Amino acid sequence: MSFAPRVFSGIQPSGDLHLGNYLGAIRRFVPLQETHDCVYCVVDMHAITVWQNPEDLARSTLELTAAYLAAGLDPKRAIIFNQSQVVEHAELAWIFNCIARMGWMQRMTQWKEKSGKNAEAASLGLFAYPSLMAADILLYKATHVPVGEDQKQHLELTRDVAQKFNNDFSEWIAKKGYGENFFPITEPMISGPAMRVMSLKDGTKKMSKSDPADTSRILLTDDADTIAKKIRRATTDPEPLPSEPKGLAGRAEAANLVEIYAALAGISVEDTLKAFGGKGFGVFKPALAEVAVAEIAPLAERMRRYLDAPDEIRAILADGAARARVIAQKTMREVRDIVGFVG
Ligand code: AQP
Repeated sequence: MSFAPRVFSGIQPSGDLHLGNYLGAIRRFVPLQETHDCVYCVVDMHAITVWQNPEDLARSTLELTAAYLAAGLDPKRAIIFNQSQVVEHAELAWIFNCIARMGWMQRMTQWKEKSGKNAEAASLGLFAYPSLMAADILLYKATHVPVGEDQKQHLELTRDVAQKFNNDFSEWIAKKGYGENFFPITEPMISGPAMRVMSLKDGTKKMSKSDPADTSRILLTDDADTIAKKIRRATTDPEPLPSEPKGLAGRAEAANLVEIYAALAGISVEDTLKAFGGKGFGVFKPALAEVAVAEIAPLAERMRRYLDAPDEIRAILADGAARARVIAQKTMREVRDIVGFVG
């Protein structure tokens, strides 16, 4: 069975958005509106897998939606909504909890990192997070998911869940006339520079909302001075930049800044090094700050304007949820029928 191309992606409203979220995800969502049917979600149910202060969660939900709009997502073309308004996400996630295996979840790097040394005290929701993510994607039978490199493993699990559902219920899927495969085997879209933006303080750690060090990340709401200051203070080594990518081997912090520059300037890493090879960070960092400010300052200004009208943001989310529900309810009617739920 062939599936109509559809893009789904989501971001957690779990804190202030940073350059990694922007380059790895949000910015890449925009051009896909031209070529695909797009569904973009604010995944608030994922956010509560770790404790969220309720006021902060509500504020972050509006801010993330404002970032989507400020980056250029068009709520008339793409479906933009927050996950908790479409209850079918939770319902399909439960069915997937019964499809996925404990061993699959235990192998997830994000589970290991976030549960840390005290896994016993982590929430059950955090453990089952990838199952809810599979439900988010497959509820819309999405064929493509643009995400950063860190989500690759979860995407593979989504493919495993779809495959196992299709196999476990193959007889009923065929008998009830739903074709050969009910769920698509979704393709990740992970390519280009800065698919894994690293911390400005430690080139071995990814830039993350939950890093306790503010100076480790550039926020989408940072002003020009703050951006320049964070880049100036970014950890680097004393060597000048090499003229070719192979010279970045073993220089994680330098490689990270070069990738960020390339992504922001819209050129390759090779061309970035052709321009800056042999130059020190005293020259490179101000140039990086300039491209970062040029991209982020206008975005932050547009975000502020959207946030001045929170009721409009709420209306956009409500409209998106109504449109998402139409697709989600159809999928769930069929899933219930396949699984054998009466009603
Ligand atoms: N450092 C990163 N580089 C590139 N892409 C990134 N993404 C996140 N960090 C980077 C991408 O942003 C999207 C949304 O991520 P998320 O909010 O669902 O959760 P996350 O990946 O766990 O992001 P954070 O910022 O690190 O949050 P916390 O600290 O709460 O875990 C995804 O497409 C992700 O790949």
